[in-house]
Amino acid sequence: MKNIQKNLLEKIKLIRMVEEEISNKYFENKMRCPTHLSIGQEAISAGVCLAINNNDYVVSTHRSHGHYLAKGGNIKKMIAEIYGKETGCSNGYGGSMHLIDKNVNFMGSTAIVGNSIPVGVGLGVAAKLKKNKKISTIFFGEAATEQGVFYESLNFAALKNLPILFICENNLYSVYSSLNERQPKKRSLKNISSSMGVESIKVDEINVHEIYKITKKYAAKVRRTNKPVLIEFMTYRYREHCGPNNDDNLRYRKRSEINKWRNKDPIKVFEKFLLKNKIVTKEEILNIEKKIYSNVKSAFKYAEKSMFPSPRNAFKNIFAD
Ligand SMILES: Cc1ncc(C[n+]2csc(CCOP(=O)(O)OP(=O)(O)O)c2C)c(N)n1
Repeated sequence: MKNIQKNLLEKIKLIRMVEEEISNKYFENKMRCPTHLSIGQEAISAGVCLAINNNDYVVSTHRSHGHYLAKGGNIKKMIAEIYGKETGCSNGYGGSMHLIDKNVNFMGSTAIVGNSIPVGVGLGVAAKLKKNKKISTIFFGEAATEQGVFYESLNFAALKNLPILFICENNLYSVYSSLNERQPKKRSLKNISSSMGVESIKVDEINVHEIYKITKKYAAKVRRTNKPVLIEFMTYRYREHCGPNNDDNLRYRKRSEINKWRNKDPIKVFEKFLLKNKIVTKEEILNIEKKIYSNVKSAFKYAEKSMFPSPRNAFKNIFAD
């Protein structure tokens, strides 16, 4: 148990420290793709990805760094990708929103909201046909549940009894639009899912270990029954929708709301929990930070030193005219 908790702490810290460094260095103008930071949402990436198996599939969204790193993605390859270099996980062609790394069964992220949901469903079909006992985990934001493709995908997954874990990260906003500007008051994702026969739960939990335990339970159920489950996690992003800055000055989010979520920062909450229960010491936390810091620094050096892809290869891996 202790090891799991330490791994979870390392993962949430890794995601936070990598993204803070992206934010610090973004102004150098060497990372030229848009970046959507998941600072504030790390507990879901870590809790979910550590609860599933290494060979399970994951697909993700425009806000994908946390999912990629938590799934075991290589930090050097991710940073090189954001720098547009050939050593990146997508050979420098994709950038932050198009990470793919089949070595860790991270099967892709896309910029089009909702677009990776049917891809994840397809992976569920593949797992079922191959009887390989893998499950497909699909990350998406709550705005993707306003897209038609979400309903088609959920319906198909239910109809065909597919081993899929739908993970909705509800951070309350689609860019600047709050939930109450986009959805009727009584709309419930849980009810929508259950009306299609998909078991669903809503989780308002910030402790990454609890998120891990909940996911573990439902992932096992999906694997055992070959039926999809949907988990909606409530969360909050701290930075602007897209980019390295804070945008609290724009006032589309109430100060009281920001403070409420800042007070339950997943990293602070988990560190406090681990210290209180004597699972880690302050010194161990410092050592974890030192190790991550050095890995982050060398990933950025690696990315900066790497070459841009050759224009000669620009038309490789293109499947449509
Ligand atoms: C089909 C489509 N519509 C609109 C956009 C523009 N867009 C990019 S991200 C985003 C918000 C998505 O919100 P959500 O899915 O909740 O994820 P979050 O950004 O909150 O993590 C929008 C509207 C897009 N990329 N694709």
